[in-house]
Amino acid sequence: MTDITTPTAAEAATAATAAASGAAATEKFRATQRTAAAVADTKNVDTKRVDTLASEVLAAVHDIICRHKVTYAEYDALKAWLIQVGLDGEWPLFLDVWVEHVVEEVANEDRQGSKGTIEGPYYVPGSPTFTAEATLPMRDDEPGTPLLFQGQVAGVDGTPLAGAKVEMWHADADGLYSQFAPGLPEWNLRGTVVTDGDGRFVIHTMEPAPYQIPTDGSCGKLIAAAGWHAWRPAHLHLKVSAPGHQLITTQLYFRGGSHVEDDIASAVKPELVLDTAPAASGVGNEVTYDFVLDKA
Ligand code: MBD
Ligand code: FE
Repeated sequence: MTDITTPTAAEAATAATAAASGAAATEKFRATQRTAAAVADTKNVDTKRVDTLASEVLAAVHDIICRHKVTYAEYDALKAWLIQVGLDGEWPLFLDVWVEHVVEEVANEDRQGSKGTIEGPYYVPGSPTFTAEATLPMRDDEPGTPLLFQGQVAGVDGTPLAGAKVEMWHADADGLYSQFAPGLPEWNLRGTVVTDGDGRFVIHTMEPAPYQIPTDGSCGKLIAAAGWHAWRPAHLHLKVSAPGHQLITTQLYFRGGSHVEDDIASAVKPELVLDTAPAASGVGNEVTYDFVLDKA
């Protein structure tokens, strides 16, 4: 059955709309869930846990309705909006922008190593892999300021981790992610670099632009209706992992960049803000950032 209001991931490659990037993000998430066989198993569900969480979410909603005397017009607006979030495929975007940061904080509260932050909706596993020093896949005329990003991966005891994986993905200088916006090569600005014998890596890329939540979808409608801004600061996404260690999902930001102080996704932490400097090569900027991984 075809539903004209929900573009497929393939259609998403041809139109720069909220529904198109939403459909791609939704399809990517569902594919990941199938691969990991991580879809909720309704036979082995922890009834008590679901009862507790669902009851408390509903109680919080009831409390808000009572305290603010929510009207039938508002209730119907909510119903229409929730339906449209699904049709737009924007549940991944909505949840990752306004909920994930708290889940991440709880999940990683006991870590000794580098700070993590949210993954967001635009990670794709399986990016091209390189060793030690690499330029991320990009167009011949990739716009933007070149960035040399280098560092070392170590354990909490300081042991350098050879063969660690540093996976990076980020938006281009127009704020667009490959595989979620039309016209970009499949792996544009996405790559995995394996550290050398000293745990070191060097990545050449282009500085990303700030990211604006699509204004034409349900999340954009909420933002406009609430009088919020729609921006995330420019950021690099990373997953860093090594055998015997806990994978860390994180993001890095650029000091002084717009919206570093008021990220709509609440995902900035002081430890995640880079101080880049003009590159010694004379071309673009450079920065060194080391990662520390907890034992598994
Ligand atoms: C992004 O690029 C992002 O990283 C998050 C968390 C949400 C929306 C867009
Ligand atoms: Fe992002």
